[in-house]
Amino acid sequence: MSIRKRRNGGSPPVEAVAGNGLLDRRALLGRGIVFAGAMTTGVGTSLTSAAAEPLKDDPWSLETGTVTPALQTPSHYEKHVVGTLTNPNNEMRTSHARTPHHLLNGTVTPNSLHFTINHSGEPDIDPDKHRLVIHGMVKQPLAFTLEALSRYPLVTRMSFVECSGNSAPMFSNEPVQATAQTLHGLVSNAEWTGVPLSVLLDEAGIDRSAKWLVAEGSDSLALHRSVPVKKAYDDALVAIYQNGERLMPGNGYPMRLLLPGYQGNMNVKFLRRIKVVDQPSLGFYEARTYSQILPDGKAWRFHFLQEVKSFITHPSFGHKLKEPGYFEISGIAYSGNGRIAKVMVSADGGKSWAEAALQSPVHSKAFTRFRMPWRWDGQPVVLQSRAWDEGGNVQPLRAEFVAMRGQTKRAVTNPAAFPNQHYNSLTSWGIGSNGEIKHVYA
Ligand SMILES: Nc1nc2c(c(=O)[nH]1)N[C@H]1C(S)=C(S)[C@@H](COP(=O)(O)O)O[C@H]1N2
Ligand SMILES: [Mo]
Repeated sequence: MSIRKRRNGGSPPVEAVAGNGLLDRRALLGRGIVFAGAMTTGVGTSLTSAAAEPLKDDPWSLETGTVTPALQTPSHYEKHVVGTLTNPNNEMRTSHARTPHHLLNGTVTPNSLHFTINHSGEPDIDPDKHRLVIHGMVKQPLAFTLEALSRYPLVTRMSFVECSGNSAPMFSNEPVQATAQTLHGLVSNAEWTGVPLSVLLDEAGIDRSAKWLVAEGSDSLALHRSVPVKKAYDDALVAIYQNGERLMPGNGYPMRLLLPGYQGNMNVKFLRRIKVVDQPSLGFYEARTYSQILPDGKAWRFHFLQEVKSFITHPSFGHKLKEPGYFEISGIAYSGNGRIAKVMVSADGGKSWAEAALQSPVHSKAFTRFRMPWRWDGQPVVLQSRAWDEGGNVQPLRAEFVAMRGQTKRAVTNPAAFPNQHYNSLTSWGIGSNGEIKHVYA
């Protein structure tokens, strides 16, 4: 289907380009004709209903609404759109809240729904008393207040943060029947604003022979991680705003380290100290946890990068397709290596693939939404997505991934083992002829 034909108002590209009804992604670029064509030439009904009846005046149209609040919260009709907690009864241990990807769209995670992992609770930090100290192998140790940092030249960028333990349920032998929130809810994406860490290190006069930084949080656990100096000079920020407002308490208020594309755990929240050193600290979270244990029992010493990954959020487990017809398949893709270059989608469990449309702008080390027009004929299908990044890295197929990294339930039987890290293979949603969606391994 040529562009010229569509410009001339010719028939839209609604013929399938891959198995089980995947349509040409260019159908999404056209005006209404293309979309309407996709619906009327398919089986099933149209998405619109004929406006035979005049519009009624509903009660909310007949009287003045409520007074505008100073701080908005979502409509009470959206009460179900919340993070899921690992310790809903306030048990005192690591607390997680997962992002409901299957209920969101676009690329920005609202601050109230950004995932959080706090290993020793959310500290209640007074921003006027909080200090960030840079010391160690520097000419002049320095202390920064939030107010001082706010006066530095600031940088704004999009970045995802992903816990390397995200998607750990995908290491099971049998697919866990759960939503994208349960499976992949430990990744979120925000627009962060902060001071480049390189500016602060330069001001302190970093010793050029220093290779490592140890970043420490001011929570009671003093979570700390070693970061290569090279990363600090690449794109690290001390972030002080999240999607335009101050950081959320669960995401590091009043300041956090942001290391775009690196393991979530290294993005130290409540940041209070950066020590410039010549070797890594081999602290608890880098020596014991957040490293993938390989099938032969060995572990990689450092595994900083969150690799290229994607998953379909719509439709997915927890949704139901009411009837055959036109649907948009969409999801998120991201890579710690840089920009997403391409996402392929399959509706027949990987036998045939079609290229999805990428929502622009495509930011480096940030969520990219992909979309694929699809006409479901009511037969069973298996939906999958597979992403490539600009470095040529591709999401491994599941068989490849299991061969490389192993498939184990150790995290379930022995939580202390922490073996299930860095899952970046495919996610498959099986849709039955009744429209019900299951998580499957294909
Ligand atoms: N000080 C401190 N920093 C921390 C943590 C913590 O518990 N304390 N959790 C880490 C972990 S395990 C992850 S995955 C990320 C999560 O960032 P988020 O809670 O903002 O999503 O923060 C990291 N930084
Ligand atoms: Mo994490």
